[in-house]
Amino acid sequence: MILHHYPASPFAEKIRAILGFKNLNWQSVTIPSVMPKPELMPLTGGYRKTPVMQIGADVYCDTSLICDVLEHLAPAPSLYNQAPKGLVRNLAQWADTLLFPVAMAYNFQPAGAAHVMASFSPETVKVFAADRQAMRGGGARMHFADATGMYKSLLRRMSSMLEGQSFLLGDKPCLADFSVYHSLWFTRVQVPMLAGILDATPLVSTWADRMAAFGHGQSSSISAEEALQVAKGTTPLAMDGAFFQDEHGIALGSQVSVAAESFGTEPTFGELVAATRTRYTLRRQDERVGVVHVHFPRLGFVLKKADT
Ligand SMILES: N[C@@H](CCC(=O)N[C@@H](CS)C(=O)NCC(=O)O)C(=O)O
Repeated sequence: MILHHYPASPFAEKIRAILGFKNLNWQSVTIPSVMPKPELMPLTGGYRKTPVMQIGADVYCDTSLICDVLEHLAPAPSLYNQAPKGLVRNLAQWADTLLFPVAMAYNFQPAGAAHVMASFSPETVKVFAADRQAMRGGGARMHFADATGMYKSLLRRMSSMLEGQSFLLGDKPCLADFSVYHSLWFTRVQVPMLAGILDATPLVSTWADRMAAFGHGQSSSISAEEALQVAKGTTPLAMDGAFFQDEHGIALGSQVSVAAESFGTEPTFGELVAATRTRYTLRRQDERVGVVHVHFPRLGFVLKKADT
């Protein structure tokens, strides 16, 4: 299991914390936080977001899919506690898509941004700002005053969920806890001067301490080049016999593109080799990695026939 990530990435922290919860061994490749990502592109073929998980010549994009893969490979302890699976998944998705942008707009208010970028050169600050604006399709980040009020409301809701129980949906953690945790982790760890916002909700702070205690499992660093060699020396998992759910009138074997529907929409092109109920798989070839399978969840991604 190779995680392509960088230390300050909240979505990567979601996966690192799950690797800790499941007490797994993994290999770590540090990738740039902005484009270009020349050592990642041979694996993903265009997808640029963080993190990406690689197992041999199989490449998994988006943390919702990475979580499914980790749950399949290491079912105990489970990411699904006693709560209904649909509730867990919907709460996780709410955290990843609504809590995250609110928390990040709060975290990147001027004092937070100055702290995060304290070690950046003026040129790097410009590159980072332009990269993220391009990812947002040119749109501005939410104003931090609006974000502050929203973040406080969301923290109060979480606090109410934690009354009488240790985790959001019961006495054991579930996927939703990890999805909520990564945004709060950024506030607590990356912009600690702004972490006072949690003081009004002590139940949330003690829950976050509990989440932090899971750690990150056992990791060892490898170079990006070594990760590419791993892919080159491996054959992707066979997809024969995978259930095919066709919603687009696009046959298996077609040349297609898959892209996130918003924020960082760089497409990956390849041959559609599977479209199951929950994910797409594209087969692609690159001289640095040979044949790889790149996997995406259906939720949040757009499949199109490639122009011929
Ligand atoms: N839906 C994606 C979101 C990933 C995401 O937005 N990650 C941020 C970092 S936390 C990102 O990609 N930033 C730009 C980059 O790293 O290039 C997932 O669950 O993996």
